[in-house]
Amino acid sequence: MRKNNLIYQEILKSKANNVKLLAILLDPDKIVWATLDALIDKINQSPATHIFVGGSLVTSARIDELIIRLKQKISLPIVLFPGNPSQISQEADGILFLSLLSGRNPDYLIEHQVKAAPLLKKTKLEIISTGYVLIESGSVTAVERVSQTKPLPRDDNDLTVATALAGEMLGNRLIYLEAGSGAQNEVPQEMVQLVADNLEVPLIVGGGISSLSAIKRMYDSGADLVVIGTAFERNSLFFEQLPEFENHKIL
Ligand code: 1GP
Repeated sequence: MRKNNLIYQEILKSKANNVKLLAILLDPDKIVWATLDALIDKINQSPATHIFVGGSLVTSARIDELIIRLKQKISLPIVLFPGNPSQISQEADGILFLSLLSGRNPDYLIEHQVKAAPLLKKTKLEIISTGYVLIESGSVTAVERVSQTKPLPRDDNDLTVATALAGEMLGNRLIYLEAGSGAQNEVPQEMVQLVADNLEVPLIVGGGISSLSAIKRMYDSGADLVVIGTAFERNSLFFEQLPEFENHKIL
């Protein structure tokens, strides 16, 4: 029996109570296995509420192993954030079932999803349909390269709002505004605000967010969940250096 929408229900509840959420994104290719236990300790000391696992182009065959190791010591929900169907692991709790709505490459709009559906049907993963919207961020990001799609212009709020709304109307239960991993510039604050104001479903924002003030800007603009990948990957002390995160005050 598939898990009962627990992850999504918690996200909805948090949104309703204005409790902000934070996901740490782990790319299996970038894990330093010798220091994984120390990384897990840092995650447990951080204000993270979710772990996302995935990347545009994961070549590591060790996704299962990574999630098993994480689950031994971390009680947060582990959600796949896959770049393609090869990144499905039934060890996780859920999966963002993504459709790259900003692009016009059918592989990332529906083809990968058709391939993944029968595999997912055999798992107990909680499947959370997510409209994924890539925004220009100053340079070409891995998502753009791998998906061979163009991001939406960072000054076109109308197009971004229309894309996010279409995603919601198509039945996506989350919208993810993405600048791309390691992005030079995060998604503009005004754009986050306009999208958040127009959506009913929860809004995830990620890409290039690397400071406490940037995280706060996103929350203040209406992001329900912020994703931190590169900043924590580059510096496992990232959250400790942000004093206001102590005791999870931001949440
Ligand atoms: C990438 O939104 C995530 O898909 C996180 O981005 O690595 O820049 O934090 P960063």
